[in-house]
Amino acid sequence: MATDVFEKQTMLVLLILLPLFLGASMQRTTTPAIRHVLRGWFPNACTLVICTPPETQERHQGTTIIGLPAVQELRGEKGDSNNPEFEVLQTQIRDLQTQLDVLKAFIIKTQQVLLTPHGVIVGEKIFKTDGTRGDYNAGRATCSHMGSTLAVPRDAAENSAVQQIVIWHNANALLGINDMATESKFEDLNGNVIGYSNWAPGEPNNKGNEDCVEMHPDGKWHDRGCLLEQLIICEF
Ligand code: MAN
Ligand code: CA
Repeated sequence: MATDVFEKQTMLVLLILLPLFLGASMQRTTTPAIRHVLRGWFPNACTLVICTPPETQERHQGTTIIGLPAVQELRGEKGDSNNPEFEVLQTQIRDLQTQLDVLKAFIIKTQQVLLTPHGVIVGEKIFKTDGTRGDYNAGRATCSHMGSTLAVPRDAAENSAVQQIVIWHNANALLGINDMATESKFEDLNGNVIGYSNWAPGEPNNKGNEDCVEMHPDGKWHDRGCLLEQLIICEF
């Protein structure tokens, strides 16, 4: 019985001392700013955890820059655009967009100047020649030395890009396509059957055994002998 009373008294003392102990240990381990928040029974415990507004970032994906408040936040709950900070940001974004457009146009112009008449950019591909001529094996070696491969137009846009170089040089160009393995089965340099072609009427005719392919200034393809020397165009 006496032990029971003693145990109850001990529990009571512990319950009274526990908050005091917790408060003291927080005082030691936290910064003054956090201590301010922790004072008493941690009334704002949630503010310790929420550092950024993830909900806002999800809602405005693509417009929120990490570390900066979301545009919606600056604007205010009711879409109030009178917030001066928001107005300043809007102006800055507009100015940056204008500068970006000018820069893009300049880069495109610079590329044109640097590449003409030897190369063209199409999508993520660049077709380029160093102006030399050679047969199929020489063409492969030349492109390989430049860390590239003989040109293989994969669609109409790429074909037009190669055609542009062919027109500039006024010479038929060698493509990285052949039917050496199986007659009439034209493959790229990886041995894959080509999915796009732009044969001239009557081609491929394999006249006298023609296993290689060249492009003429009209953009059309002809099968030709692999020992003929043509303009070498590579793709990067
Ligand atoms: C033309 C075209 C070619 C063909 C040669 C052969 O130039 O038809 O494709 O192979 O003649 O001389
Ligand atoms: Ca032919």
